[in-house]
Amino acid sequence: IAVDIPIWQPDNCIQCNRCSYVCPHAVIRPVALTEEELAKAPEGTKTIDMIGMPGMKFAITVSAYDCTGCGSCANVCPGKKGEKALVMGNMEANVASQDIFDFGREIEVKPEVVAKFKPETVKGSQFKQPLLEFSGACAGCGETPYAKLVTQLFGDRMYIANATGCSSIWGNSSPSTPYTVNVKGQGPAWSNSLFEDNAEFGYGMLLAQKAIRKRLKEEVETVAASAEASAEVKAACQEYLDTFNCGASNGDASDKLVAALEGCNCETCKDIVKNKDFLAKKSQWVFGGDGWAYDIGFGGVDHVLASGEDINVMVFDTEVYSNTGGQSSKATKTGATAQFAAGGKETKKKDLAGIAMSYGYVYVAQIAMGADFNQTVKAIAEAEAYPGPSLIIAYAPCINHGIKKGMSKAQTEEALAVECGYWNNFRFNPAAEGAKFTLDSKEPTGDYQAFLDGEVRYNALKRANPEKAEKLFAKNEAEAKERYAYLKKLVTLYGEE
Ligand SMILES: Cc1ncc(C[n+]2csc(CCOP(=O)(O)OP(=O)(O)O)c2C)c(N)n1
Ligand code: SF4
Ligand code: SF4
Ligand code: SF4
Repeated sequence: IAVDIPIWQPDNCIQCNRCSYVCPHAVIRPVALTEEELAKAPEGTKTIDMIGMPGMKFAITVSAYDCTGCGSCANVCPGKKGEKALVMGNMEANVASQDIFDFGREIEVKPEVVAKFKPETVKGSQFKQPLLEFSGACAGCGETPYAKLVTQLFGDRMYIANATGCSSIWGNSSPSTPYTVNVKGQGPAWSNSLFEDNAEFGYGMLLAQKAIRKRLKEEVETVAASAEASAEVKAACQEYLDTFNCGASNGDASDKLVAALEGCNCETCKDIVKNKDFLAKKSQWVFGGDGWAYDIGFGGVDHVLASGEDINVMVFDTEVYSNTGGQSSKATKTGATAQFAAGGKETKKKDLAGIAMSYGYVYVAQIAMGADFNQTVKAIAEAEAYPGPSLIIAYAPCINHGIKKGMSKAQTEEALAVECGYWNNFRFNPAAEGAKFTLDSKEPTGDYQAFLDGEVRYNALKRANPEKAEKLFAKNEAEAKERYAYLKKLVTLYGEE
């Protein structure tokens, strides 16, 4: 589908994995190979010695057929001494890269590599298999890189309740689905609720799991207390019970428990084994766009966040209803043109993060990947680890914005948005020791009006009605200044105790 695809220039590669991190379609991936694996690789496979893993080889692989040619990877590639390690080149001339990608895709994720670089870092996360790949999202889409990253971190044990919108369309155009499974057959369990009530839908999933796991826990306690249980069985039961609420280790403990109970003939053990899929603590996610979270499904989002339950809400904020053609939502900012706001939206963006933070016990983050790669993965990891409700609002450039530089620069646009103060990155972590609120965005220095001018959604108003544009754009900028001042006050309010 692409005319040009990225061609890897190994000599310029610093092995940062940013290309893979931002790829909306999981098309470009790093592979860590042993010498034995490399010996079996297709002809033409290029590798370099892997930094930090003596004896291991590193390769960047590209699926020629699945690449959309968006150029986002090459855009973020830092390369070396001003020379990029990814250069866009003709797809047909480089189609052989498909075989190398297919070979690399079959190589199992190496736990020692993930552990060495830590999964909750930009580099380490990309050695994990994306469990969302080759979706039908637009070239350069701002939404999918976030969702893909979540599946890399928790996809082997996650449930997703999806709102209707772009994320349900690129997320599942039945009968095909871009969500996939790892070698163990584990992948995200995904379902969609048509009428934008998926916060409630995801809450239902969570309550159902809780009820089933409560019953299974009681059964495990019964087995652990039984006089007939062997020491091995008792130890496996205890490990399961000790890690019951810990997602990262409860999966392993569940596998061990099932292995220990498989030979047992009592009805309780048989029931536990029969329900093995439900044993492990799951990571419950609720995905959707701003039309869902700010507008139609807001009551549900609010209710679920208020519940105090361990649930993670991810909002892909494109500041419009993207999938239905770009209607204005309460996330649309002053002066932006959109359907239902053709003359420029007159009112300011709703502060969804502020509403959620007012509870005090909700983890809340605003992220923009291209502005701060590290902050994005940090926030996602913190939100998941927080044992209560979490809300992540992710700034997502979209074709509806009309970015003048093109969607290949979507990640750069995120950086510009933060630099000028149009968007702010921060984290409010009720569980943090010390400062609960962290303002990750630096004091804005960028040219605000130039940023607005770089997108057709704003620029169109300037062309149609310059006087009104001037007024509304000035209001938009003033609102951004007020918002930053408010965020700075939160730093003081929730600073070190
Ligand atoms: C109650 C209800 N009203 C209207 C719709 C129609 N609808 C389907 S997708 C969509 C837009 C969703 O926009 P957003 O939530 O911003 O997600 P995006 O497409 O931007 O990712 C709407 C309004 C619906 N599904 N449910
Ligand atoms: S050009 Fe776009 S789709 Fe292709 S590998 Fe790069 S980021 Fe992925
Ligand atoms: S972004 Fe560039 S330098 Fe970094 S891993 Fe990819 S190809 Fe190498
Ligand atoms: S319309 Fe926007 S949000 Fe939807 S897939 Fe395209 S770029 Fe992504």
